[in-house]
Parts: sequence; structure tokens; C-alpha cells
Amino acid sequence: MKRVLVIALTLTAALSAALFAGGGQQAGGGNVHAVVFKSTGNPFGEKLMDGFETGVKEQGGTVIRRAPDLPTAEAQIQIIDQLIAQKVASITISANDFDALQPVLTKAKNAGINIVTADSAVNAASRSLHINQADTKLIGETLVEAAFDQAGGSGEIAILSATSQASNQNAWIAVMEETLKQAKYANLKLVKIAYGDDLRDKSVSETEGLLASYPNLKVIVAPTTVGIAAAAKVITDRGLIGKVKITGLGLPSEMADYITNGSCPYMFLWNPIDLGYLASYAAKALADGAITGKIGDKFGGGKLGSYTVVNAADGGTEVVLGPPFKFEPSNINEWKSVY
Ligand code: RAM
Repeated sequence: MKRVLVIALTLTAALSAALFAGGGQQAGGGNVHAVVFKSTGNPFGEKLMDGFETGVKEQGGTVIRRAPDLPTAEAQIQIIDQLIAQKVASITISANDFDALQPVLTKAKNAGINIVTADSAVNAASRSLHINQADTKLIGETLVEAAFDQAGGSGEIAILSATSQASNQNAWIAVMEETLKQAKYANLKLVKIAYGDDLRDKSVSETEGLLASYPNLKVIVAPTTVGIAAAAKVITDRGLIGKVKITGLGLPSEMADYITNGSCPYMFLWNPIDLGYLASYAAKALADGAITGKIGDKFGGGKLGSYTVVNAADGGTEVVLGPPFKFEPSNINEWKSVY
């Protein structure tokens, strides 16, 4: 019975995703393309939107950049409603919730607006295509291996994430929890997942809370650029370099000092400018009706070359920018002025 239900749900999701992908045909508002990030004040989001803007301008279009003050679904719903009224051709969004945007995105689709997600996805039924920064499984596994290495193979580790609803962080954390079940990691203990909401002050206080509650903590893994910078600052300010190590996903420009001082021995990321740039080419191809976002669709990603749409782990479709890149003392200075 349960199996029948799962199959039925999967078919429903596939069908609605297929119907959704069809939205590309009716392209709405000329050549105006919107990009919506999770919240303001996040340098990663600014870089992503910079890349999107460059790509849209290269293709002769106009850009609307939006982000709410706080990283909530409600605030993004308001913004999307405004963009529907503005009759944009496409909306590219880094979503604050996997499911909650579905009604407003369906409304946008029915108005002929093409929906792309980049960085943080919505469910398959609510988008035509996701632009994934790197393979989800690879990111989660890479972070567990980094924690294992930096903890010396055993001991307590914690995760400092963004919001509890963030679909990208939640997907990576799900892989991390699964990976931690492997025999190799049996002596690593994940004691807590804390949420700094991609707000600097909250990420600082959550880090302080972890240190107070878990005096034997060896590693904090922060799969968010805001969280990792806040955590490394706390470790540095409190003179805990070497006792508690910080790793995760960080922007080189924000983390160079902490990689150099050893509070973060190494970390990973991808190029957020390229991520936004690639999304702009996907958005335009959808709006032009050149692709619909189905598996096997191919489109030119400008200076990044050509991309093919593949199956995403969440049942929808995606294109993957590339593998995560490791930043460490030997290369951080080359990258800190780039992004
Ligand atoms: C933060 C945001 C973003 C994420 C990066 C790694 O800037 O949460 O969505 O991809 O970290």
C-alpha cells in the first residue's frame, strides 16, 4: 500500500513538473528577467545577482534584482507577487523554502513567467529548472570528510546552518547525516545542528551557544558563507584557534584572514558569480522557448560553454555548475579579491 502511494506521489510530481516545464512556451514579459535572493546583506547573494545581471545584459535584456530583509518564504512571496504584476519574462530565485512558494510560483507560471531556481531549490512542481552549484551528494560527503580530517578521526562535531527551512542547506545536511552512518565515521558524533539564519549576529550567538553547551567540541561545519565567517570570528576572538576548528562553505573574500590564521584550516565553495551568470542563460533560453527544462535539453551558458539538463535528486531537473573547490592557505590569496 505504502509503495503504491509512493509511486502515485512520484507520478504526480513528475506530471506536474512536466506540465510546469511547458510554461516556457507562453513567454510573458519581453526581455526583463528578475533575480531574487534569500535575503539582503549577504555578499554571496550579491555576487550571484552580479553574475545574473552580467549574463542578462550580455543577452540584451534588463534585470530586476530583489531580496527581502529577512530570509523567509513569506517575504519572497510578496516579492514574487510584485514581479508577476510587473510581467517579467522570468524569475530566478534562491528559495527560502522548498514547498511554501508553490502557490505563488504556480500563479507566476500561469501568467507565462518562467521559473528557475539557483543555489536553493523549490520543489520540482514549482520550477522549470534548478541551477545547482555542485552535486548535492558530493557537497555533503566532502563536508563530512573535512570534519573527520579536522577532528583527527573522532570526537564531537556540530553543524551551524542557515535557516531551518533553507532547502540547499537541508539537502546537504541530509547527505551529511547519511554519510555519518558509514563505519569510517563511527567515532564522529554530531551533537547539534544550530541555525544562524544567515544573519551575522545570530550566527555569532549560535556559535557561542555551541561552545558553551559542548566544551569538547572539535569541529563546527558551517554550510553557509554567513555562518562560517561568524564562527571563525568567534573562534579567533576567543583565542580558541586549534582547539575548535571551523570548516564548511565560505567566500574567500570573507574567509582569507581566518584561513591564514588557522581558525579555518580549509573550506569549500564554487563561484557564485558564475552560478548567477549560468542561471541567466537558462532563464533566457526558457523565456525564448528554446528549452523547456526537460532532461536532455541543451543550452549555451555564454562564456561558460554548453550545458545539458539532467535529473535532480529531488525528482526535478537541473544543470550542475561544477565540482566544489577547496580553499586553503596555499591558494586563498589568489581568490580573495575574486569573490
Ligand atoms: C549562504 C547562503 C547560500 C549558500 C551559501 C553557501 O551565503 O545560505 O544560499 O549557498 O551560503
